[in-house]
Amino acid sequence: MKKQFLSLLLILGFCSGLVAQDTKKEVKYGQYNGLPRQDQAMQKWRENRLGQFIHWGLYAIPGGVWKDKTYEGAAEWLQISAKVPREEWEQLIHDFSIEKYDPNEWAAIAKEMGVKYVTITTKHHDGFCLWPSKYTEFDIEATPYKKDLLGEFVKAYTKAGIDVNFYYSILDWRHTGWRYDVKSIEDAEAFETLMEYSKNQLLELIERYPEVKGFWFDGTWDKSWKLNGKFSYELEKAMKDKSPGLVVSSRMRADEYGKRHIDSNGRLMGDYYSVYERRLPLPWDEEITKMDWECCMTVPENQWGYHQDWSLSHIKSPLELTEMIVHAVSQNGNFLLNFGPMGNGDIRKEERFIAKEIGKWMDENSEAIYGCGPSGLQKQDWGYFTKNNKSGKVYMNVFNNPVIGKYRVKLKKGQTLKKASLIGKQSEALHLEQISKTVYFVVPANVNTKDPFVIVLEIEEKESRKFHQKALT
Ligand code: H76
Repeated sequence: MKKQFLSLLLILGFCSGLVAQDTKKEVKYGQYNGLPRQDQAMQKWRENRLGQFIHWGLYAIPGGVWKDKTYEGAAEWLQISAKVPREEWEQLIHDFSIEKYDPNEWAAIAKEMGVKYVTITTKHHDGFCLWPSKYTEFDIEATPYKKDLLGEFVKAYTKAGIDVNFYYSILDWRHTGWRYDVKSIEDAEAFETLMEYSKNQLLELIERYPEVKGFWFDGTWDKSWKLNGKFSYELEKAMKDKSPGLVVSSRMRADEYGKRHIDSNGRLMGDYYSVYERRLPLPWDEEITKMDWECCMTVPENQWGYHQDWSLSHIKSPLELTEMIVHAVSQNGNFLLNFGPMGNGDIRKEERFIAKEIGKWMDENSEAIYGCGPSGLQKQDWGYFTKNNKSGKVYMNVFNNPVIGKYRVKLKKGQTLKKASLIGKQSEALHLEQISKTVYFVVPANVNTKDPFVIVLEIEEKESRKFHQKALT
């Protein structure tokens, strides 16, 4: 009986081995470099944690309104939702005078908010380019502004110590070579010209703005792009050959089987996972904490470009957004919060307010954000643990206050809780109630439980290896 059972196990094991071998594909154009990257540029990307997304282009002028009609859809898609003929849309170029555009002021707002990086739309789906491109006439040079808007932007943000990244849309409603699908030789030839155009522009961007730290891709969900995995692999290589530290989002890529983000052998493409658009991994996803990833978020429900009417959907409060930042960091993610500057170059007052309020939080608590990631501890109902990867300090970011007024912490085996204190008041130790070897209640006195707050934990790890060595000698 025992023997039979053993041989059954062996057979099963053998079969599953075969199956595993069968499903392992030969993927030539999947993941480009080994992940997770540990080079300096990638570590900086990881430490930055909070970023500002900027959607700016011609769509900011109509701001969701076309011929007196307000469209509820995303303002940057107005050309499609209002069925505006291309030639008519192009006329907007003459109204892009952006007299209030002051990149130094933008950078100051971003800095006050506490962002460490910014990602700006160099070209969105309508094809309009914020820099004077050699490869098109439909760019900033053709506007009354004429000057290199993007260059000024890069300069101002870089001077403020904020890493600049470029968003680039492959999907292009204006380019004659763009196709949703490739169904004929004619389609293939046309799409070839779009790919060439994209490659030229991306390399042009790197050349013109060597400060650029990374690229974020969009409009890469089309069948035409998925059919060209080899091209996207080679493009990633070409870009990184030109600028070795570049950090590229997984949205850029498909493999030769048309798989996006994750290749046919389950390996991430690009440098970080970029599917969390307007959502977070909820409530806890163990797998995601082992990857580099980023969440991008809008303030209204779904508006990226400037929309005149923000009463059409829920507007997230600074507090909601702050909780999302902490939530992302607790699971090893970056948080990219979107701004949609106005057609005249100004930043709307609601966004200025949000930046200020988040900035206040960051001023006091950024030590629990920058350079932080998952703590390895079991999530608790009061909020989110984060951990500074260098100092080893653990932070309890409290967003849901328990009525009992005590905050549960469950450590891992071999850990001891040495001290808990409020952030910024680390000389005053909070009372600890030990329940079992690894479970404690932290009992803070005199905290305002109406607002979120952060507790710093000092945890001692039992040095088991040293102990072991001693025992041997
Ligand atoms: C759909 C879509 C696009 N992806 C978001 C990041 C916005 O740019 C939106 O227009």
